[in-house]
Amino acid sequence: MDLTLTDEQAGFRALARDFLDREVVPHRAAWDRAESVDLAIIPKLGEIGFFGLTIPEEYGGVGGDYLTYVLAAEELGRADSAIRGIVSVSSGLFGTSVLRHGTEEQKQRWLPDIAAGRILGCFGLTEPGHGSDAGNLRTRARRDGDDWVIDGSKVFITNGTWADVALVFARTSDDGPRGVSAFLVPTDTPGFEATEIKGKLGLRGQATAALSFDGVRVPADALLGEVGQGFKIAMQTLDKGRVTIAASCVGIVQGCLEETVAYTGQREQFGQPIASYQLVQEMIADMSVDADAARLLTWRAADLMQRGEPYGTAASKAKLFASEAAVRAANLAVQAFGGYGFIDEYPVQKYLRDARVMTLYEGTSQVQKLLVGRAETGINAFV
Ligand code: COS
Repeated sequence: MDLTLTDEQAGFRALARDFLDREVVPHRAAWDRAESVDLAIIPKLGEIGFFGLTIPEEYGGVGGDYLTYVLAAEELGRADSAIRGIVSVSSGLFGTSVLRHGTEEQKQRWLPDIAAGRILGCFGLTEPGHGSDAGNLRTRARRDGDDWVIDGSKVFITNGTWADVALVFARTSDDGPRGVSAFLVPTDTPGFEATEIKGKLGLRGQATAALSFDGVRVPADALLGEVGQGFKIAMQTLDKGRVTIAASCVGIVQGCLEETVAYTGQREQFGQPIASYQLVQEMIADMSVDADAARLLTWRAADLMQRGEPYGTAASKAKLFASEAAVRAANLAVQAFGGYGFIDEYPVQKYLRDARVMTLYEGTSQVQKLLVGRAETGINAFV
């Protein structure tokens, strides 16, 4: 694998950083306090191309390669993980599922608006009683004439109250993971309700919602893929999502490193900048090594994905390592900032709060370890 970025990749990364430093970084603390980003940022992100990076040009996207996508996710994670989540759930989890499994009509209907940031999508998999054990979800879809009627509930759904369309995973037969199907549900369909979950530790700028479905009726062409294929669609999409989370965690580590180097270089104690003390340099060195190691694991997974090779285990390793590294780095950054690290005038406490969910969602660290363990041993610890 060649680690040299092409001119296009380096150019997009520079464009992304410049845009985010101007349009997001100055506002992130206020958005975090307000528990909502200013939604006027969404079409601006669309114009730059963030929502269309892995959507082909024929569906209104930019059609970039996966490494460019992970570079964008890293820059978004460095700037504001709440914004990163809005983008990657809409274009990544929702958009990728439609791109890979949709009919031509479904792609034409949804992807151009998703790629432009004109509408948002969400991904309805997790339920109040089924998080890691996604294959046993309980939301039901039953056939009624030509329609499907959905009843049930979802929780922790990013973009839930803002989305125009939800990808909803529902049980169409009692056959474990093989009995799950996927449906594209416009959120203005009668019986669909989204309720925002307030008071989150991190990612406060993005809307996270509980969804409920009370006799939500959708036509036959709302089915994505085949009946019974829903769990595989979810798992395939999450493989890519885990690479995106890993990339955004690289951005958190990188952001913590940059902030810590800058702060400790000018903060003096005992007559010297604290960056001159060995114990502070140890913190900086640990963050720097974690940033490189997490980035290399992430790029390796993206490279496998780009070449069409199996990459699920590489995605799990990248997500596991990078998310744990993000928590470590943010914790160290708060320590290096001392009392100033504890208040929201400085960005490092937000990095810590945002990093904390990264080891939980899109598959906990424990799930990733068991996936890696299963790949190494051939023994399934989930049964
Ligand atoms: N890609 C394609 N197919 C996959 C797949 C993948 N990554 N992972 C599993 N499948 C398929 C399997 O091949 C199997 O197919 P068959 O029925 O044809 O044999 C089917 O799906 C069931 O697979 P498996 O037996 O592995 O299902 P499990 O219920 O054991 O899955 C884990 C267990 C824990 C791995 C899975 O439920 C998981 O990843 N949970 C975490 C969910 C998650 O990330 N939630 C966060 C949601 S977004 S915030």
